[in-house]
Amino acid sequence: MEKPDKPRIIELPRIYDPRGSLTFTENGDGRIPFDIQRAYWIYDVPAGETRGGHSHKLLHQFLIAVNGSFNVNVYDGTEWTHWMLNMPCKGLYIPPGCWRTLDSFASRSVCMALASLPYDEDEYIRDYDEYLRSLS
Ligand code: T46
Repeated sequence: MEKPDKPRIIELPRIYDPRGSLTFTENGDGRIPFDIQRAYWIYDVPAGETRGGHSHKLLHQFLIAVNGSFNVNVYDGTEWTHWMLNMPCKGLYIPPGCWRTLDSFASRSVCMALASLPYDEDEYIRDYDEYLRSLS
């Protein structure tokens, strides 16, 4: 049986230049392990607020701190892992079936998310007990 995928940090190219740095990704470049169908970004998060608090049945995601820093807490059905994102050229890949929360947003932080599917509320599990039941 195929081993389920794990959350992990993926590094993207960084083009250094006297004018500043540039990072990019595109479908099929072999770095992000899904085709990107949607991007959204989270910003102006008040101090002390938490985002997320749900799992996705099918969605693959890649989260990047394009500015500032924040923490991502992920439960993959086996263990919790905690990640601090603070680099625009490194992001966190989260496979389907993981519960996630985002907290400790520094002022002016921006979380950009790349997603494998269009937005579909039916694809979310927002109740933690229901999520735990979905694992068995
Ligand atoms: C995730 C974390 C990291 C849309 O209409 N379209 C969209 O593409 C998205 C992402 C959200 N929305 C609507 C749905 C809600 O009415 O925006 C509102 C806020 O969404 P939500 O409460 O899900 O936001 P977060 O920050 O808790 O979660 C989001 C993503 O939904 C989720 O996939 O993993 O960011």
